[in-house]
Amino acid sequence: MYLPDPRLAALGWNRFFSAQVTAAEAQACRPVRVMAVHRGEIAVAGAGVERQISSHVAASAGEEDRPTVGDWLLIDPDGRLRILDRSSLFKRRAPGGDHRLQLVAANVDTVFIVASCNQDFNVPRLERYLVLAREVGVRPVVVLTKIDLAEAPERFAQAARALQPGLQVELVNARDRADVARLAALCGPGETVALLGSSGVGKSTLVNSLRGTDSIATQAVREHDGKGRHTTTSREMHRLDHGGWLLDTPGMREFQIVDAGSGLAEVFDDLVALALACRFTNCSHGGEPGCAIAAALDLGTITPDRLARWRKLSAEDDANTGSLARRKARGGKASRKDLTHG
Ligand SMILES: Nc1nc2c(ncn2[C@@H]2O[C@H](COP(=O)(O)OP(=O)(O)OP(=O)(O)O)[C@@H](O)[C@H]2O)c(=O)[nH]1
Ligand SMILES: [Mg+2]
Ligand SMILES: [Zn+2]
Repeated sequence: MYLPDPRLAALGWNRFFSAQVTAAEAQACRPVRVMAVHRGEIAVAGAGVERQISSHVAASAGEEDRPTVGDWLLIDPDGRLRILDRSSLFKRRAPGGDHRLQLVAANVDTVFIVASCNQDFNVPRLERYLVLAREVGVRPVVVLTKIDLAEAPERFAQAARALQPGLQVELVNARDRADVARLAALCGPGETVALLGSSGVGKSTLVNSLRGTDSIATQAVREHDGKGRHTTTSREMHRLDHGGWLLDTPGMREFQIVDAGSGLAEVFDDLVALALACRFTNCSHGGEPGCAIAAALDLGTITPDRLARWRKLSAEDDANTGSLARRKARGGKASRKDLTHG
């Protein structure tokens, strides 16, 4: 059932979501979008609605059954929530030993993978975010900040571009409003851009500059290693003047991929193709005869570094996806009634 309302459209509502609403729900329920997630509370907004609701869900609810920032919810007259299917969902394995899944953001159109042109720049970490973006199926744009502090920023851009052919890479001074203005074109009316990246790279600074305000707190990085101080602690959507939405997130200390097989295959498609050409289908690329990976290494068409990164991420994905499946098998899925709010 289509609910045409410009106030909802401005929040990102479209046919993907309205198609999930039954005629009865369209009469009785209100759609709202999760604008921010704080501990135990979520802020939602809809047509003429703006409020905080408790995000407590039944303990039996699976991780993917909890509302996350960017989600569209239907609230019925009794206050029950239904999470609409997500057009995209960012998740990671939460830090710590219990292999929990953590939802990062939903219904995102574009992700800015933010890193800075300094000693904190790290190719494997960027590649990890790129795998995630490809897995989720959103457009990735690498935004490299602090060019005003770097000797040779183009060097960093080259390293980022080498991650995947055609990858869009932007070099900016995040504090310079005029310089970042071109990024606003990547976030049209009703669109959502999530900013991901380590603490201190300038995610909140970018949001402030794009909005022309200083409303979000930012904090200088540690001098000795350029690392941030985990200034942002909640995930929150911020509106741009022309109607786009920027989703600021806290820098993640550790971010492990899970369920990312297709993202890996996309970012490392050349290595996957080579591996298919090995003589043995179970080739470990460890010196077997007829190994196409070894041949490519000899020729110099692939580098040992990148091969090592592919193997490491693949092993990590296998391990996390396996432990997630075991966790899911132990716990139940939430029913719709479990998702009530107080
Ligand atoms: N000179 C310069 N400073 C920048 C730039 N981008 C960010 N900074 C500074 O870097 C520091 C960290 O920026 P934040 O925006 O707080 O970083 P963040 O990514 O939001 O960090 P968390 O919230 O901790 O995840 C602040 O002091 C910013 O002013 C840039 O392009 N140039
Ligand atoms: Mg921040
Ligand atoms: Zn091989």
